[in-house]
Amino acid sequence: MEVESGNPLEEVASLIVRSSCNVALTGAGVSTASGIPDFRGPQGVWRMVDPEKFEISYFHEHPDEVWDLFVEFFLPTFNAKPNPAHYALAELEKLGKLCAVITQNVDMLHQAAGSRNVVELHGSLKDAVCVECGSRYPLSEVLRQRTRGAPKCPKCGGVLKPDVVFFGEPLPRDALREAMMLAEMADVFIAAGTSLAVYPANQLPLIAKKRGAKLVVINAEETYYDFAADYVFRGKVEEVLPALVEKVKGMLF
Ligand code: CNA
Repeated sequence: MEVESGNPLEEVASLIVRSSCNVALTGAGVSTASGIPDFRGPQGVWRMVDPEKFEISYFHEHPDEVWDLFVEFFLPTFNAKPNPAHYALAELEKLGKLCAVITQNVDMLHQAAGSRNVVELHGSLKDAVCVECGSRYPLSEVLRQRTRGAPKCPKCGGVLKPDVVFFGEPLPRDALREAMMLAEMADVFIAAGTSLAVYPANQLPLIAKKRGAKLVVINAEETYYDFAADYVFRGKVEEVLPALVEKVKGMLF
């Protein structure tokens, strides 16, 4: 296989083609082209809301306020459609060149685009869960019946919480274990559309790198771990990822 020297996208495509386990870690930047705001980007939610309001302790003290905020910012998520970045990762998996997508996103758009092996590190918007008795309900149904404030559990009257990980909450144990295993196995680890500000997800690229993976960062702005990357693409994921997958296809067929 001929690789044009000095063309980083070709070089990464070639690494992907030659590797047996490539892994992607995605963040909110992968879904901004689907109309869902990120947290820390120029149009991010943090420009309008104090991040402390998404701390679990704040939720327990002010569930009505947090539900109102949650609905304001995350309701568009329910009508969102995958964009070319999601489809590119799904295609890479179909080509046998992506073991898994580890995502910090809660919007379920990777699955909607056709990705099968998706590890959701921060939960998802599928369900709401009772903080008292642990009963689960489809979040879309809970939102349909909700008027204002925090909805209550029909079984025990406890407050319901969207089944997403708030700041200060532990990550789902199985998802974290699987993500760590994937990071250790990866030959190429792609961090896309994430500022890499949030712990412990932001340790995964470093774990991968320590185990010998090539680290590729694709993000519109500087990330916390650009310094550790072998390749940094400063651009829109919905453009860079499809271009990368086209190059991979060109090398495979
Ligand atoms: P973040 O810290 O908001 O970082 C997002 C990064 O993406 C920023 O550096 C942006 O510059 C960059 N970015 C935005 N749009 C694009 C684009 N089109 N192309 C390339 N880069 C872009 O978000 P992280 O995911 O790093 O932080 C983790 C948080 C955000 C997790 O807890 C998520 O649950 C949470 N979150 C998820 C969603 C979602 O599910 N879609 C939305 C908002 C926040």
